[in-house]
Amino acid sequence: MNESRWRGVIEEYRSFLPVNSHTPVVTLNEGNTLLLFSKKLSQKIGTNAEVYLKYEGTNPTGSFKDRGMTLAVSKAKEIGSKTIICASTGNTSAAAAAYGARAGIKCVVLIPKGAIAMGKLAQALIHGATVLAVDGNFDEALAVVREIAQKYPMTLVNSLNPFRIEGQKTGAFEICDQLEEAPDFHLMPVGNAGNITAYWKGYKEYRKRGKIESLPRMIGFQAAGAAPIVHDKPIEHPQTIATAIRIGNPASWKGALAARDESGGLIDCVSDAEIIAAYRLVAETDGLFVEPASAASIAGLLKLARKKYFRKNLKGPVRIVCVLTGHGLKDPDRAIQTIPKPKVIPPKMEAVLKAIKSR
Ligand code: AN7
Repeated sequence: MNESRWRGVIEEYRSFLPVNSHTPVVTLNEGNTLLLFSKKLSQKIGTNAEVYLKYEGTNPTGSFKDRGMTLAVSKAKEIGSKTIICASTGNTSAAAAAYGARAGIKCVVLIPKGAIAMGKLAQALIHGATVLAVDGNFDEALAVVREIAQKYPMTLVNSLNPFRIEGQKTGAFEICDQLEEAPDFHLMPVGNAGNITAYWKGYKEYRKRGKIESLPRMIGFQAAGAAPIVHDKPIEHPQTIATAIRIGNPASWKGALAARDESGGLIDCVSDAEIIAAYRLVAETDGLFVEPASAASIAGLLKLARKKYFRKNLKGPVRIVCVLTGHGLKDPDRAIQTIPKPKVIPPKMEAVLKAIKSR
């Protein structure tokens, strides 16, 4: 076996993680995702800006959730847990189902009925999880699984499980390794707020160990119809086309505030229209197909650029990382609803040429 190949985030960052020689590592060799320089977005933001896209869609289940799930499931297996359980807007359940399958642990997932993307539902089903559609939203489903995990021997693998955050922080390590320093600004979508909490923890630990000298400003974006942190109050009926972040009462609310305030960053919101515009832009100009929630990072980048936010902070070249949390193939319906359907033509050369011209 080639020893230089990537072994997944637990082995690659073992000294930063709560594992020991007895921990059975359950991995799909997650992590090592692309950090792509975007020339077009950099030019759009202005002089001296360098925009990088951390594309988490290249994780094995197609989202950032694999980083935390490898550790949560490994630790569940270590204590002999027979069942893992979570509530999910889709990506957590896809990851839990896949890692559960690999570990040989039963997986139960609760999803808000009719409100998760098709690809994510398909993943949970095909990996053999017990999938229950709750007649309610994500926040209600999370309340139920919390109660069950307190009373019954099932391991909760939502980001309330601290091992999820521990594994997830490896995203920050990778960005620093790839850039050879921390970025100046770190932009990401915020839903349940586990990811922003984890990234901030990761950056701080990397600095403590002398791997980086500075820390980024942490900047999070919620969807306008699901922006409890921005409005400073829970939203009872959150609404957004970005179903992944349709969350009205984030579990890691405090972690998000700490990341924002300790780093001198901010948490803002973007409208569904801005999300869709950014979703199309990054696909059309950078060749990256992301899911709508992920496009909130790009929508936010453009919003702040319009307000000259980055310019104001400009002392030298400004390095901005936008995390693109999930793959666009998770939610094919959204792409098809957004772009006009293909024109139907007869199988004739003339018809093709005519159709191309009229475009
Ligand atoms: C693509 O899967 O909450 O702020 O249950 O799937 O850490 O919640 C997903 C969240 C961003 C927000 N982007 O991250 C779930 C779930 C995508 C996501 C978020 C999610 P957090």
